[in-house]
Amino acid sequence: MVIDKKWFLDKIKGFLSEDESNKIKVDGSFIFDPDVLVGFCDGHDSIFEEYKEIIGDFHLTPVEAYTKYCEKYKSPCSTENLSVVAYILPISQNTKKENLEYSKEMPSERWAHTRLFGEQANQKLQKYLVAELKKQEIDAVAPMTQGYMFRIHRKHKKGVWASTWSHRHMAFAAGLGSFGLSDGFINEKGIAMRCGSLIVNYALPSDADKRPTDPYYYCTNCGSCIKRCPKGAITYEGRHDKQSCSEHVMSTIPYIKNNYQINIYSCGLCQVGVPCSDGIPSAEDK
Ligand code: B12
Ligand code: SF4
Ligand code: SF4
Repeated sequence: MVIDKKWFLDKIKGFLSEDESNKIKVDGSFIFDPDVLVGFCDGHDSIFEEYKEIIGDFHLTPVEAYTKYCEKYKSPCSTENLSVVAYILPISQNTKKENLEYSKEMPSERWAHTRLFGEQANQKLQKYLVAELKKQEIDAVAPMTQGYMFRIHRKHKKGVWASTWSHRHMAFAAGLGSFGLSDGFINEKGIAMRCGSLIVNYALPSDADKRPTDPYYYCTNCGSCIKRCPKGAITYEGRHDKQSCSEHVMSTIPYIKNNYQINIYSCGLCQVGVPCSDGIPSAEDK
């Protein structure tokens, strides 16, 4: 069995097309469009050390995360062939449309469901890929699904809100796109997406050659996301104010509970109705 890009694309498409977790409870349609993106990066790429400077020293390199996993399960640990696999799960067009038309302050029902049940599907997908790789006798771990290594730091030396394993930074390393002014990750399927990543003990051909040097390369600085944010959390000067954003995002909990009967926060208004919603924006969108 060859484990390559096609293998991952087929497995993810199959999962999203068949697994009940990818059906939105509102009407049974897909939460994520199965037409996904996948990228690879060598687990020893120097960018993972750079992330310790950019994000914080708590952000794990693939070698550190995989070693923690081996120690936890007392399994033999060889790290020479580690690769990172990152993927983009595009949010369905119906959900994007609804979140754009619903309100200028509160998320729509489908968007809130995507935050809660879509993230459950995303983590189930990460575990499914690990299990499918193990069937091929390839070891793998999805750090965000491992409670002993995944943490979110609300405050840390360099600022606020950063985790020990950032999926978007993995997607950047794997050449899938770049960050935007809003902090969202711009890619061929659009900024309105959720993403995931795992570490695989198998040498996969790196896509690092597709990675731009500028972390904001695909953002046109059009400023549309500035106008879409109800909290004023995005500005040209301060870029994305995570603390202000998080305050608005958390303030949606009672609204979502009362109106959609689910216990979750969400927003994402800066990811719909903007030139990067459905793909990489063109310079004319400025
Ligand atoms: C903590 C967290 C939050 C925090 C902080 C967000 C943030 N910007 O970090 C809060 C609560 C505010 C938040 C809000 C939201 N979140 Co959130 N969140 C996370 C979580 C759990 C960890 C993120 C993390 O560790 N960030 C680390 C910090 C350092 O990242 P950063 O500040 O964005 O990084 C900047 C710097 O690195 C800088 N930079 C400077 N120099 C350099 C140099 C280089 C080389 C590079 C690469 C970068 C770089 O560029 C980056 C962008 O500005 C991830 C899940 C995960 N495990 O990844 C989801 C995640 C980021 N959230 C997600 C989403 C969808 C949301 C919301 C839309 C809420 C919702 N679901 O409705 C909003 C959107 C906020 C926004 N505008 O981006 C998605 C993002 C998908 C996307 N489309 O981009 C993620 C990836 C979850 C997922 N599984 O898909 N979230
Ligand atoms: S809306 Fe415009 S400025 Fe904002 S992230 Fe997208 S391309 Fe960049
Ligand atoms: S997620 Fe909401 S509050 Fe945060 S930056 Fe985007 S629009 Fe603003």
